[in-house]
Amino acid sequence: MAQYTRVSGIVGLITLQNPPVNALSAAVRQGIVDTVKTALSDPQVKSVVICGQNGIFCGGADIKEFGEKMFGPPLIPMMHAIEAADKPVVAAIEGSALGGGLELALGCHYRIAHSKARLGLPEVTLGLLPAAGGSQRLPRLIGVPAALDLITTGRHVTAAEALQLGIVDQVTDHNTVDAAVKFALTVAGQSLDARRISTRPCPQPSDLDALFEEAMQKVRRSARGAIAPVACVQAVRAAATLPYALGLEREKELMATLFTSGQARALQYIFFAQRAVGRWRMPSGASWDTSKPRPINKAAVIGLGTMGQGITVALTQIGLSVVAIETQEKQLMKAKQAISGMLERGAKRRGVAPPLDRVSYSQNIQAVADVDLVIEAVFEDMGLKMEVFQQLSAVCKPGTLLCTNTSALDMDQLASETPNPELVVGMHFFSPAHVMKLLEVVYGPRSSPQAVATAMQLGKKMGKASVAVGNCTGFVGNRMLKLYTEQAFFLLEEGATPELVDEALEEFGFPMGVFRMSDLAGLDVGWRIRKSAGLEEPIEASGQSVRIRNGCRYSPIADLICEQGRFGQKTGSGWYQYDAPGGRVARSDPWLHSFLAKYRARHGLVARGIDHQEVLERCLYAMINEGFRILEDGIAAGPEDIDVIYVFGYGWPRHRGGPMFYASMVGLAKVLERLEHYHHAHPDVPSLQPCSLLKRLVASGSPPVHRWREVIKKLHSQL
Ligand code: 3H9
Repeated sequence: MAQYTRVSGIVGLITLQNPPVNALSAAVRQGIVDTVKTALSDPQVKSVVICGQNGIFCGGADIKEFGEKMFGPPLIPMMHAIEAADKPVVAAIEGSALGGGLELALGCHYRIAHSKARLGLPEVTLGLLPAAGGSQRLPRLIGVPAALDLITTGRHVTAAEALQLGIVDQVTDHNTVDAAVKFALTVAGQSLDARRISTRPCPQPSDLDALFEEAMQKVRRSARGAIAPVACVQAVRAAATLPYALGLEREKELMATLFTSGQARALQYIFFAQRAVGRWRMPSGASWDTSKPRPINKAAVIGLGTMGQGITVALTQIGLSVVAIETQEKQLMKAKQAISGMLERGAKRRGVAPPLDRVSYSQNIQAVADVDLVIEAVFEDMGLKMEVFQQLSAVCKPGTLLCTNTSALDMDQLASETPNPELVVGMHFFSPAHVMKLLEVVYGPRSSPQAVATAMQLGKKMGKASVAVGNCTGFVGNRMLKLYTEQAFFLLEEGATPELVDEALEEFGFPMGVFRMSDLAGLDVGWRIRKSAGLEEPIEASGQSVRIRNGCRYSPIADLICEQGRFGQKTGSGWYQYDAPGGRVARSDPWLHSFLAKYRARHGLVARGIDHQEVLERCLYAMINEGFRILEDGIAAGPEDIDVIYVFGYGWPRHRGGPMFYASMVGLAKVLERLEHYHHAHPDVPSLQPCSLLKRLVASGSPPVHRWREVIKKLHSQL
């Protein structure tokens, strides 16, 4: 787990060996303790180099060991032994030095990094803080403001930035271990007094209190209830105000609180869930093992509205040649300008030339004849999409993958329009498509595993959390969202205001409540979908209430708002009012309140007091219940898929782990009991009726979320 050799006669070389990322498992820590001892006690050895095998220094503490009883040597004394050594110890950093990996390097006397290496203390993203002395050493090395930035955001820095900040002493383009050994030879025998970071005083910024006050306000604003960023600020404050030993005590105390918090469990669950969904598997058993993706060099995007523009940018940025098609000349010109702007800004951020010449624009669909993959992103209208798919089938070369960016329509129906339905998959991007991290890859009953593998691979290249899901109305994300929004509308009918509902959801951790979000996205989108589904038509004439559709409760409130031309921010009013069309600051709207009062009076509804707890239970449990139905139907392979979709695409607070993980934390029995309660109170809302998978999980003792797949498998095998 840590190999020891001697190189150049006098340098002891310690190589961490724990693939794939050389995480500091108990065995690796024991290996380091033993090999450091060997090197320091060998009179021939004058200096030591620590590196990692397979081009990666170290990915940090072994997250898989968290939650279990810790065995093996603890990290802090191990790092103290390295720092206290009377022979220089040099860290040779290739690949990544993250978390405990960087802390190990900070315990060394010198750090040499390869130019492609990335360094960081990302513990905060796992609900933790750098608790192997990192929160105390980094501010001593690079100063409080820079350390606060790295520790509270968890961002990774390049070797060049690490050199500039003073984290590393040298950057090399050549073999890092060779460079480190060479360096170790030159520093052998030199005094190490100034090289032991823990013995240095922490640089004191001029106004310490103001600096920490500002940092605390900043993290509280962005943390949305997450506690780790706050603890990170407190730990750095300890570094700046206390002697090292006391600061270390504070670091330990704060870590103990975080370590046992549900938030750390949720964040670590999401870390592994994100990786698990990348190993997709279709119900047929197809996966990476059985299906190789096709090479994609040239792609086309049809329809250059906001989504099409973002998709074009995302594809271009990963090096593809892209043909961007838009039939309307005015829109084409507008899109060309927008796409060029986005590519230029992106290139500027990365310090590279903008890849403008990789995009070609056309009004003619014939221009897609030689592409390997097409993504259709035209208006959300089945008739129009069917027409486009028919045209594509006639124009594209054989074997071209045909993808649709629909957010809810039946992609299998679109596949029927082509002679090769196996080449059709959904690629559901989220707006803005070049920024948002989520991609739902939707397979129909006839999509080939190779088509799915290709879309998943493309998603991975674009840096998206890509989740393979089955085909149904709204797929996973929007199918669940529909019930969340539906409950929000019902709550308005029963006495709530948009402000109350949004406040409850934002307090829970969503960046925006459902109504603020709907104003931002535009109310007309949902209205159009409801109209095409025939839901929006008032049917009082036929004797039925306008509040009933297909025998179930329906709220026409959103339709009535749209009829007033209130589409949200773009029209200057929606659920809130704005200073002008395009305004961003939502203000409470007396018109809306009076509209709600009149609406309730018209339908004989008596407003009652609704509290935050009811808002959360109604909106979230209805959505979670649908999540169980999705699992039951086999649309998502496991709870991790749903949780990744919600965290990466729908603003679900990451520190709450996604809706299904949250349900397991609340307790499935409680979720079941509350759903039964609400269904009893609202028997005309079938979505509140607890689904059988939830009941079955409760009956089998509410197993933890990682064991749900077994229950689902059993359920499916009995069907
Ligand atoms: C810490 O250090 C706490 C300390 O301050 C003090 C404690 C007292 N442990 O991401 P990939 C697995 S907290 C265990 O696909 P890449 C990962 O699950 C830690 N396993 O590869 C996956 O497994 P599988 C702070 C880990 O090349 C496989 O390795 N460190 C760990 O795209 C490949 O991972 C971090 O937060 C780990 N630490 O990216 C860094 N890391 O194949 C977390 C990875 O079974 N890691 N695995 O799915 C990363 O950010 C990325 O993995 C890394 C490589 C950039 C290193």
